[in-house]
Amino acid sequence: MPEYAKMKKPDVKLVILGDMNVGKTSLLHRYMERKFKETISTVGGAFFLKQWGPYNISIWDTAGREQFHGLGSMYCRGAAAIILTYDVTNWQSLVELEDRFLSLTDTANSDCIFAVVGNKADLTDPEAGLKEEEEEEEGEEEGGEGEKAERPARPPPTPPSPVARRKVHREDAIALYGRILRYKMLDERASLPAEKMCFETSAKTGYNVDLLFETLFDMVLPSILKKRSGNDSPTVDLEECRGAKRTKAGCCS
Ligand SMILES: Nc1nc2c(ncn2[C@@H]2O[C@H](COP(=O)(O)OP(=O)(O)OP(=O)(O)O)[C@@H](O)[C@H]2O)c(=O)[nH]1
Ligand SMILES: [Mg+2]
Repeated sequence: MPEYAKMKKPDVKLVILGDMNVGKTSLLHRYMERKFKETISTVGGAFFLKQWGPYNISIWDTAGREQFHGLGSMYCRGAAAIILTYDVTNWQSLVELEDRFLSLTDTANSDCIFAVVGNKADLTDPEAGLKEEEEEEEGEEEGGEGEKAERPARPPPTPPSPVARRKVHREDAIALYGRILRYKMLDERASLPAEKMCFETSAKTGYNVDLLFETLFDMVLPSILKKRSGNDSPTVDLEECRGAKRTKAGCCS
């Protein structure tokens, strides 16, 4: 069978936006490949496919560099969820979300879900700095060959730099979320609450990364069912939603 014929058709689209260097690609690598690795600045965009129960979710990584700005609204077309990403140590990266990226989301679905995500929390928050490094170490030990057992124990991870490096506080992100809802002319009381939709993550340690993606996957299921039923009725089969099984399976970029 030719390669293209094996491609699964995505049921729904999720897009990651944000300034260059905030860690969009790293977040996706962390989630899809379970590791933090060197990245190069994204050119254009890249597409990953995630199987979530019986559904296929396409996740689009976009380039934050100004020169690719024009492509942003094309990537957002028909999106059911958009992750607006900033760097907690860089105030300007939050400002850019409102000034440069929010208008790109005009092409998304009218019921698009927004998450505001502060990445690089390992640099500011001791808990985020340690979390999954420990798990990785355990993983290495489990899969290890005999000689690995003789390695001297690694020194404990270096504590993160002082919290003073933090330039964006959670309240700033929550305030931005409120302004996004107003921009979209959505009623704050009828929308998903800011506390639930503002995350702090670390692609480096994995802190809150699964939580971010999997919360959004669950939230877009009604959108898939609506699309499949081919009408715009907000009625959703909750039984079908609940039946969705979580898989960690693959990507195609
Ligand atoms: N400490 C820390 N560094 C990170 C984290 N995420 C990404 N980085 C680093 O930040 C730099 C940029 O990461 P990318 O994932 O390439 O950023 P991007 O948003 O995709 O950038 P563009 O593709 O240019 O838009 C790299 O040096 C990463 O190693 C994180 O959670 N913590
Ligand atoms: Mg990138």
